[in-house]
Amino acid sequence: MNTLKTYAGIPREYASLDKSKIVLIPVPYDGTSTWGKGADKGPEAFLEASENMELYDIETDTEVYKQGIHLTEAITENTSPKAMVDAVYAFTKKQIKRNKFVTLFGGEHSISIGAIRAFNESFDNITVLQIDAHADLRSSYEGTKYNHACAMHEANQNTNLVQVGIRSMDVSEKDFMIEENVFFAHDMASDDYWIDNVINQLGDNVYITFDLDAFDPSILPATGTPEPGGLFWYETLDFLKQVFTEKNVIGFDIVELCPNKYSKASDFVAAKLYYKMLSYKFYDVASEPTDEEEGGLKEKEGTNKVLKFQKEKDV
Ligand SMILES: [Mn+2]
Repeated sequence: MNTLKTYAGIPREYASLDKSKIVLIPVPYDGTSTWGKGADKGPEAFLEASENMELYDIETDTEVYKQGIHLTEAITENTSPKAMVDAVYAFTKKQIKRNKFVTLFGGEHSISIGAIRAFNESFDNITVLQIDAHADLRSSYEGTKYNHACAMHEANQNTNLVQVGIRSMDVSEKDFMIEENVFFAHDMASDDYWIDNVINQLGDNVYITFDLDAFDPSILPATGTPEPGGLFWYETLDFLKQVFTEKNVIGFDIVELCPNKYSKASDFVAAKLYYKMLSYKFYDVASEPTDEEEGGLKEKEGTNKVLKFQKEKDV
């Protein structure tokens, strides 16, 4: 990956680590996927689509990139699933400590294990909001607990895990499920209040892990294990908007883009989803007109409200 490029080709003044509120970590890892290979190509396709996307968001009337988005070097550790998870954990934690709003783009879903571990150590009482077609609760699969089929097992034990859009699982995973925290796709299809019901299960500090196969394959076919009956675009945005408005979203990842050379539409869905999530997160600050008038980015205040490290410093 070309380290000289910036996210979406934004001007350098909005891309330096120092001045950026947002950090984007690409993790092009595809070590354990079982069917469609190619999630390692996800970050590149996502970044390419991002470069060809408008950076003004009509809905929020903001240009969130002006908050600063720093694209880090990709995490390429792939000697073993565990080594990859450890590398993601260490690097994510480092960025959180810098008080950045940390985002990751995969890669297959196992990259989330290290990220969630870092967030869980850095914030109090986190909820992991998993938007996904698959339960991913197996304790181990094909000889490792860091397989993508196990991506949520650790989060289920150590955090408040809320699963949304689920429509594929093994019967053994039922043992691990917390019934009131699981929103099956077939129930959501006939429940006008599923968004409110999900929000009710979330704590204040929410980390979102968005597996792109949660989307219906008709709008996002380019993923490793597509499943019919998924989420559509506007209901997803309505849902996310509500989560970002009502909760303190502390970070997020987007995973499992498996680019298809015949159709680039999925890459653009992923690119737009990422930008929408940032636009919702920074809506309050990004809609203030002052930044540019004052000649560039202002001194950055803390991005997240309840970082443990800040509290330790206060003591
Ligand atoms: Mn999945």
